[in-house]
Amino acid sequence: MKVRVWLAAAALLSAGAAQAQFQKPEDAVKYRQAAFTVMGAHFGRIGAMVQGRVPFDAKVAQENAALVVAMSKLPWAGFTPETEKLKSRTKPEAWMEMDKVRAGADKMVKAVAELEAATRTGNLDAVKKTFGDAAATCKACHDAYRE
Ligand code: ASC
Repeated sequence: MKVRVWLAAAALLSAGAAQAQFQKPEDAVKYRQAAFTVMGAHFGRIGAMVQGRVPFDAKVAQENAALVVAMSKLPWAGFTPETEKLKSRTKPEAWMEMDKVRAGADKMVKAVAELEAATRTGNLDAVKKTFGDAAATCKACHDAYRE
């Protein structure tokens, strides 16, 4: 069962452009954490506009959303089986349900693409709506799989 899930995950990953090879398992952990960190930073800059903490600038929102989209595809390659026992905030459940993690990741990737599309319309309401939807996909996985 576990092997089958890993094969499915590996097939999905190798199908995309976001491939990564790691010298050692610790590098895979660092890589996925770095991608999440950069994604969060740029998502947060859009969040500041959505919440009215900084003025809405569609061009700036779009630039940040494009980075979020690029980052969104990366972390998953870092969840290699070799990293399961390494220290991180990933809960044991994630390793037992990697197919669900992957499905949640796919939802997030789709949601941030919709956010990026909304930023290109320049419509703040559309940005607010898609930002909220995207944040919900982040939260779903954090609640289930992050310590
Ligand atoms: C963010 C960020 C997350 C998500 C999450 C949504 O801005 O860094 O991890 O939104 O908090 O609930």
